[in-house]
Parts: sequence; C-alpha cells; structure tokens
Amino acid sequence: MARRALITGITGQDGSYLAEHLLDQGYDVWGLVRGQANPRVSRVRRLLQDVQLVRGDLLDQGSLISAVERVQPDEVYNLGAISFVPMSWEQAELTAEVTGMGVLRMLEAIRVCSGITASRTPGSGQIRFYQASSSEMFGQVRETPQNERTPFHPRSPYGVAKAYGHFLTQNYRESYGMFAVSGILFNHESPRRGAEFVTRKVTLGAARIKLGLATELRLGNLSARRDWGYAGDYVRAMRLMLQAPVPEDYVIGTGRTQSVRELVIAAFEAAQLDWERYVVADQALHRPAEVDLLCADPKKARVQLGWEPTVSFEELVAMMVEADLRLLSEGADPEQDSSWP
Ligand code: NAP
Ligand code: F7E
Repeated sequence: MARRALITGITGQDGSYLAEHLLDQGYDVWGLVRGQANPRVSRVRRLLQDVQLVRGDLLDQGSLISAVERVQPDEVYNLGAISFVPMSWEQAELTAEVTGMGVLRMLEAIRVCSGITASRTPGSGQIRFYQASSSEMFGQVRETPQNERTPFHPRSPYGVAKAYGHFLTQNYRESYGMFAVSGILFNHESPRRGAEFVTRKVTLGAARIKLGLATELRLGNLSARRDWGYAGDYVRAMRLMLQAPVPEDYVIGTGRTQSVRELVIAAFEAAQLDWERYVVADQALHRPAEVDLLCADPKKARVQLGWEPTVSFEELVAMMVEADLRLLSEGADPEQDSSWP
C-alpha cells in the first residue's frame, strides 16, 4: 500500500516541491490548509491536482488532531510557519504561537492519535515526524561552517521560535520514543520563493528593470552572507531523513557562502544589467539584529543519507532570473496566486 504523508505548509514554497517529490515517489499526499478563503489554496489545487486537502491550523490543537485522525498518515512533515524573519519582530507573539507552539500542537496531535502515553522503545511510534528547523537558530554563529553540534544563538523571534520547536522535537523523541527528526535547513530558494525574501526580491527586481517596469531596487544589508541552495534539492533530504533507520537531526546546505552583494551581481549579470546603476542601499531595511554569516557543513547528510545538492548558486540565480523574466513578460503579477511556475 502507498505510504501516506501529511504536509503542513502545503501552500508555501517547500510544501509544493515536497508534495511533487512525494507524489513522484508513489505517496498519497495530503496537505493541511487553513483559513476560510485562502487564495493560495487555489494555487495548490491548480499545481498539485493529486494532493488531497484537509482543513486545519497550527494555532488550533483540535483541528490538528482531527486532521491526523482523518488522514491516518505514515509521515507528517511540519513545514507550516511564519517564516519571514522581519515579520517575527513585528508579530513576535504570533510567530511564537505558529512557528514555535505549532510544533508542540502537531507533536501532541500525533502522540494522542497514536495512543502514546509513556516512554517507548526509541523509534517505535507509528507516525514519523519531520520538523522544518532552520539555520537561523545558529544566528550569531559560534563556528564556521555550522554542523549538527554547533550551539544555537538565535537573533530574531523567528530563530528563537524555531529553536523551541527544534528542542521540543528532540524531547518528544527522547520522552516518547517517537520517530521525530529535525532538518536544520539553510536558505533554499526557487522560482516559487515568496517575493519578500531577498533572492526573489533581487531576481524580480532585476527582471522588472530589464523589462522597463522599474527603475531601481532598494535593499538592506548587502554584506550579510548566506548558504543558498535550491528548494527542489532540499525536499529530497526531508524524505530521506524519515526513511533512515534511526531518527536523527541533519544539517542541510551546500557548504558555500555568498553575500547579498554577490547575489545582486549574479542576478544583474544574468539579466545583462549593471547593478550599480540600479541598486539603492536603504538603512531602513536593515534588521534590529542581523545574522551576518551562515555556511553549512552538510557532511553528515552526505555520508548517512547520501544527500547532495545538484544545483549551484550560479545556476539557481540564473534559473530564478529567467523564470521571473518569463513571468513578467506574460503579464503575470508575482504577488498574486497566478505566479507559481
Ligand atoms: P513559506 O513559503 O513561507 O510557507 C509557509 C507555510 O506556512 C505556508 O504554507 C503557510 O500557509 C503556512 N502557515 C502559516 N501560518 C500557518 C498556520 N497558522 N497554520 C498552518 N499553516 C500555516 O515557507 P517555506 O520557505 O516553504 O519554508 C517551509 C518551512 O521551512 C517553514 O517552516 C520555514 O520556517 C522553514 N525553513 C525554510 C527555509 C528556507 O530557506 N525556505 C530554511 C529553513 C527552514 P498559508 O497559505 O495558510 O499562509
Ligand atoms: O534574508 C538580507 C537580510 O529574508 C537574507 C527564511 O526562509 O532563510 C530565510 O531567512 C539576508 C538577510 O532570508 C534585504 O538582512 C538585504 O541577512 O531572504 P531573507 P533569511 O532571513 O535568511 C532561513 C534559513 C529561514 O529559516 C527563514 O524562514 O538578506 N537582506 N536586503 C534582505 N532581506 C530581505 N528579505 N529583503 C531585503 O531587501
């Protein structure tokens, strides 16, 4: 019988790629969707016709229990979150509730539906659980590159909420023997990335300028460095973690780091533009506390899971610029639901 997966955050970037990957692998895929008239649900329905939808919200414990009871999943991927770091300062409590406490509610839904009441043999739980942890937990980094043993020093309410979810996932594994793992994923991007994140903001900005739709691009801290990979590669790692014989946490990244300035140069080069004529550095876009440098050491995932990224930074940026040029040339509005290639 096909394995059955439940994905929270199905309307987001990773949810879409993970759903496609799991469908390819022969899974029955269910997505948790929230809200009464969420416009992003129609995008999922159009792109992912074989995914079944179930209503629920990470803020609502009962809805998660009902969803798990209805779907009877073998695997749960908890990707739902408030994921835009600047928003986590503006709505810190909501971020704690969704991105942090949402993990507790999802784990509790699995625990209750599995009838787990006391400690069990490690890994004996029926439902395998993946938590979308983040390199933002490393924050002000203690060492470079960062691996599974690097201590956390989060720099935003988002990073703090993710650290809570991360430790809770470990705790449910240790307390109840649940097969619960965290993927500590570094930044990963794609043509489906939200327009507010810096890679997409830059590739859309370059495409708009190229097509005469804009005359400048305002950005914040150009010196921040990130380890950027391709989302399609990273969702493969999520599934592999849940197929491992033993539940463990893994760092997923490329092992390379680039600055926002290097990202801008690559994107404008791909659009055949001179970036210095168009990019405006805007102090107002700097964050209250910045994460200056992230760079993954993905050796454990390579050795134990056989996972490797396949798309380089340069290929990723070129792919995104090309997709945005096409999208805008077709007259699509990237801020609207029609914008998923
Ligand atoms: P994304 O595009 O921002 O998607 C976030 C998803 O969370 C959306 O589907 C959203 O659904 C859902 N969501 C928000 N509030 C919810 C709630 N109250 N209940 C249920 N669902 C809710 O994020 P992403 O880039 O795909 O990332 C997926 C996950 O990985 C997130 O947890 C993110 O924090 C984490 N992560 C991402 C990266 C990265 O570089 N992309 C790196 C490390 C970790 P609606 O349509 O209902 O708003
Ligand atoms: O910023 C700098 C900004 O918003 C990257 C999320 O998926 O990855 C993501 O978080 C860097 C920061 O991503 C602008 O200051 C400069 O240093 O694309 P971002 P993020 O904050 O790294 C992690 C792993 C997650 O888990 C998160 O969910 O770029 N930057 N100028 C800018 N950033 C933005 N957004 N906009 C600018 O204008």
